[in-house]
Amino acid sequence: MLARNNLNLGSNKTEVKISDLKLQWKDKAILIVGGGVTGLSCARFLKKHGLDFVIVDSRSSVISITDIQNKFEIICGEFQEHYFTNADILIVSPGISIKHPYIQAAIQQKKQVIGDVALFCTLTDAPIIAITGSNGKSTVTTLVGEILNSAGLEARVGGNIGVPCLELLTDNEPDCYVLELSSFQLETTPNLDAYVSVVLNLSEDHMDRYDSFLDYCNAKKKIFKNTQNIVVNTDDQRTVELTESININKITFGLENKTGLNFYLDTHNGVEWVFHNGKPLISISNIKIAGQHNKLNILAVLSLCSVFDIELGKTEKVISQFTGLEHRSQVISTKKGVRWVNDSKATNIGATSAALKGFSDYPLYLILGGQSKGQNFMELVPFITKNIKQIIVYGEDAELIFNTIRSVPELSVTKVQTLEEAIKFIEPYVIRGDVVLFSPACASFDQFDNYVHRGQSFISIVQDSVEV
Ligand code: UMA
Ligand code: ADP
Repeated sequence: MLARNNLNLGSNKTEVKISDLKLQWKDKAILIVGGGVTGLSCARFLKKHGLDFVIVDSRSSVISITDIQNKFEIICGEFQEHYFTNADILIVSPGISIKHPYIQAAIQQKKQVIGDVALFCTLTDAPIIAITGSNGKSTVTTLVGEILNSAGLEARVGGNIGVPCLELLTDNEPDCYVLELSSFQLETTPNLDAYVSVVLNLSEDHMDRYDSFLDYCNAKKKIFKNTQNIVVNTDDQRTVELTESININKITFGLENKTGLNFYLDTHNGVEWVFHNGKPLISISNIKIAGQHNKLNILAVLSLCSVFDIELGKTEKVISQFTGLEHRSQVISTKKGVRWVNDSKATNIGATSAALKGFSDYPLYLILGGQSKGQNFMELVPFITKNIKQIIVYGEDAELIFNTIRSVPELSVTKVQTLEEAIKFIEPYVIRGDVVLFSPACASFDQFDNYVHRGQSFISIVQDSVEV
């Protein structure tokens, strides 16, 4: 267990490491690949420390980005080879595949090809809590951060959750970093060396970027390289398999078979509690976030926090106040006794399956659609149970999804173009007691900027068009 006196309280090792980096990189040609949130965080960091760089982005229009202190010119348009051949170091954004031929050529030539997380890791010695998985990352990352901070540690939270890691760096190290990491970020981070790490669960996602599911799982597995402790979800056989060959301290959690687990649920005084090594810790009645998947998320959170020297019993207050993040299975309207649920963050089948399990006792309309990212929608079929009155599919891959799921006997499936049409289609049919679940199982980029924009659109269409 990591005690407080072993933490990096107030050290300035980062300053020393930045000086070393500046010496190593001062004569190098640095190429930032991708001018999004990540690329700009790298640009701000390099500029602050007097290092030159070029940013390329395959967007078509030429743009210049100005933030409060900086103006960055970004070379836009189809990537040109000479920028890559001229570079000594490539910092690649997560949205750009390292399978790109110019990036592959740089790797062959033994050039340094890294992501922002790898750069960040060279600059800190503070313990890293690393969280990945197909679903639940943001929920778990947020709660771990809140619990550690409320226990008096300084835990900085970032990564795929939205705040690029480099933005977390200051002259003083915090006690620890809590990082949400995507498979894309893990591909370009050979030096994570986390203090504790977890793959929460594994189900198909980003299959448009990986050759196979195994390829995707192997990207996730990189989180365990040189980690000191592993948290394992024993309900998910695929994550168990990933960790089987690794012989280090393991903290286990699960709902299914409690035997030998560190964190699990059991009955205490007639009600369900979270147990830790045989002792009741927190009553489930105090947990506000609904669904079996969120019970697993809470167990994962406690498992991760257990490697720190904090009183786990005292986590109850933070957990009981947590009502969930926006756009994750949130009831946004109960007009006329119909529950409209915004689960826009469900960008894959695993997340939509969890939502369907949570609502399996309710008469339900399901809205699905967007970009299907190469997923096989047959995987959703076992979760399409008798309570579903109708499924409405919309968006770029509506036809593909429609053709897959309409084979389900006695299921009514309708295809429309847009989310608004889907809502308007359902509206005349819904009656008191029904649930309308918007859990798209797809990426949003065909019709929206991102899942937040998509969720906000759902909320405003429902508020504007559904009669009270
Ligand atoms: N770009 C190209 N060529 C390409 C693809 C993208 O030039 O082939 C450019 C785009 O034009 C854009 C830039 O790259 O200007 C975008 O970079 P990016 O896609 O790497 O995204 P960022 O804005 O840097 O945001 C990334 C993560 N995005 C992705 O991984 C796709 C954000 O996660 C993350 O919050 C942010 O870094 C900070 O760490 C988002 C995400 O969707 C939320 N993640 C995926 C997920 O959760 O499923 C992995
Ligand atoms: P991520 O950051 O991995 O996308 P989030 O916590 O943002 O995870 O949740 C994304 C979606 O996945 C939401 O629809 C949410 O309801 C669902 N979800 C959350 N936790 C789990 C889990 N453990 N298993 C399956 N689905 C989950």
